Amino acid sequence: MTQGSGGAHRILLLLPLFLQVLNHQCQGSEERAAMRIVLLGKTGAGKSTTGNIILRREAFKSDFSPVSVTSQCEKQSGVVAGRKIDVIDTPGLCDTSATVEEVQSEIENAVLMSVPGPHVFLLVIRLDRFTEEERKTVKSIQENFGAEASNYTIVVFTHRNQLKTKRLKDFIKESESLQKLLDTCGKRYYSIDISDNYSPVGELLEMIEKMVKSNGGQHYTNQMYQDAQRKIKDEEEKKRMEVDRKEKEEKDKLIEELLSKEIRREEQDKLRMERKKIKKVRDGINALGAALTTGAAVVLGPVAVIGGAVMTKVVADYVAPDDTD
Ligand SMILES: Nc1nc2c(ncn2[C@@H]2O[C@H](COP(=O)(O)OP(=O)(O)OP(=O)(O)O)[C@@H](O)[C@H]2O)c(=O)[nH]1
Ligand SMILES: [Mg+2]
Repeated sequence: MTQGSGGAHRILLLLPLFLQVLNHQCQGSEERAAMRIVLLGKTGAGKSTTGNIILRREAFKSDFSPVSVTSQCEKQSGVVAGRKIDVIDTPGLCDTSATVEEVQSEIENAVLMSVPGPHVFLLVIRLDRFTEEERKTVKSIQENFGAEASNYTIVVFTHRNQLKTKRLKDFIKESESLQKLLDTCGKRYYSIDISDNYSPVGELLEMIEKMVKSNGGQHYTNQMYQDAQRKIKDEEEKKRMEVDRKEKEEKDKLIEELLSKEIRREEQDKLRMERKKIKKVRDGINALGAALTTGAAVVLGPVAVIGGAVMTKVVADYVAPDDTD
């Protein structure tokens, strides 16, 4: 996987123009054109083996290995049953060593190699447990090529001999996810085994021809790929905006909480101060009251005495006979 993401961007920029020119050149010659097959699937699923079975020769390197064997897209051609066939093998998704960007760049290479677009995607799945990882791989393929790609997809199950006496139909019936996947692909599926010794591929080619016919002879186009990629970017942008919005919402909430805490603290301080002031005034009043009560006795005492004496004198003067009379 040597293609860097910079190279991928350059390819992406030139791709529409390149495909337009090729599309134009290929118009009218579609009937004579080779059947373009792109192999997709998880690493180790048996993509290269499927390619070899179709081309009836060791066209692609295939190996029993703990690491990904095919690291770059590769195109091999041949004539099978009188029909020219181009097979594009791809590195597996969930590749053991490649980064998401590298795999993405290789997927773009696969589109480039199949110009003006593949007639069929063979989605290669190993007959085994259809686990979350398998589901994720399939989902990633579907997202990368868009919903329309399902009209151009046939599922190829490898390791058919694992079934032993079990019927493939019964195997599929056991997994709801598998059934759903096959429904999306118009219930088109085929099973192979390496021990088939490259023999029964005619049936698969017939299935492809039938599918191409039902698609009005059309192939998957670069426009569909570009639309799918735009959709992914839009989704990513939407997700990013949603994350930003949530982050901002949380930040705002935090600021609001801090602010209201601060305001509450200030209000409480103010209240405490007011209370202190009120207490001070009340204490002052109480002290004044007390002082007044004591002071009144002191002050009013002599006044009462004097007042009393004056009153006594006034009354005595009024009551007493006037000596002068
Ligand atoms: N018994 C059996 N073995 C198979 C079958 N298909 C593939 N294999 C084996 O599974 C291993 C992996 O197959 P490959 O064709 O290299 O798988 P791949 O999907 O191309 O793997 P990557 O290139 O790493 O993504 C090889 O050892 C194959 O011989 C099958 O139908 N039956
Ligand atoms: Mg391979």
